Amino acid sequence: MTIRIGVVGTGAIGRDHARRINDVLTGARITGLSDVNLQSAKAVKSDVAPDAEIFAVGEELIASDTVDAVLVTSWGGAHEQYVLAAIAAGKPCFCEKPLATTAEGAKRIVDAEVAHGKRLVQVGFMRRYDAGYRMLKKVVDSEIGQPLIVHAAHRNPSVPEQYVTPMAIHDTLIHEIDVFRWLLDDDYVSAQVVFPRASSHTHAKLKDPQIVLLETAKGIRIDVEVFVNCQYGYDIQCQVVGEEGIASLPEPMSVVMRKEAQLGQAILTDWKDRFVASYDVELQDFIAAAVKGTASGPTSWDGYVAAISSDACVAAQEAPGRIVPISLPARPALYA
Ligand code: NAI
Ligand code: ISE
Repeated sequence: MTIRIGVVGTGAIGRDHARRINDVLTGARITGLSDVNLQSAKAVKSDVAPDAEIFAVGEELIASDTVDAVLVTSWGGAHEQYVLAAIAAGKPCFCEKPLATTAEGAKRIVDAEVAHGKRLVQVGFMRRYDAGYRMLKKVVDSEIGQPLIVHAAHRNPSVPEQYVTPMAIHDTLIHEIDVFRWLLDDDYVSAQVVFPRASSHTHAKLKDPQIVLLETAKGIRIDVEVFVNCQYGYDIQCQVVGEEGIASLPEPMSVVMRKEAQLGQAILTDWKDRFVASYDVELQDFIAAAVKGTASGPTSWDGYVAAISSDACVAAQEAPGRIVPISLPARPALYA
């Protein structure tokens, strides 16, 4: 069976996901495209999805009987309305992170899915599908004793002009927020942010770099450096200190070269390349579940918890050094 997928939001990642569904993955075709920028949808149709119909309004795409499942890849602030429309239509929906830009918005999605009674939503936390993180989790679960500390870094070479301080949390750190819950099988109880000396490559509305300190319910301490104008590359680091050993996220595979008296390895510069394989695996997983009329992988609950945790980190940014508590409501049985 081939499921018919509609994409709402045809910018960088919407285009890339449409390409992978049509050209790389099996079991699905892109039949609908929608974007507030019509030219963007038209360009994606002509470049990667020639059979797709273009819809002027996202909700019309979601309601169409030529669309069985939906990908929401619009800007974060325009996720909630489309995910709620997909749930109302009873259609499986893959939503890029963040599930919603506020915890209240994510909660509305959880409530709607719980009322529907069956999972329909997968959140695009692709690191859970990354081969390196999966290897790391296996080692953390079985080889190094209880995890005690995590040292991590999320570095982008640069970010667009409109990227401002809270986006370091909602847009960037949110990947760590989710993946460490999964890696450590734990939840956060507090967050703190401290700002070191600012890079000269940043601007007035973006404090960069920042250090986020998280504490989990089991007492694990996590420090994450978020540095989004680091200049040199796209670099994701994670080291777990356990009571019997230390485990580090593998570096992406890269040829080691000796040339002109140098020994070196290239560092990637684009997030699209760093997690290219995991985007393929997460969307193939989405297709496999959507064929059965449901969803698997990261849940709306994970998206909601990430939103609550992110909000606490943003509150911590606003009061540097202050420890902001994080408390979670009870988890509905649907997400047990
Ligand atoms: P982008 O700016 O390239 O594309 C977003 C598109 O959404 C634009 O074409 C815009 O016109 C469209 N849009 C905005 N409001 C809309 C609305 N109300 N209805 C329909 N379309 C609308 O942004 P990008 O980088 O593609 O990011 C999109 C989403 O994907 C964001 O939520 C971002 O956080 C997430 N993302 C996830 C990544 C990952 O590693 N999982 C990587 C990059 C982005
Ligand atoms: C972007 O939206 C992503 O999701 C990337 O993975 C992240 O590294 C970047 O900082 C975000 O802006």
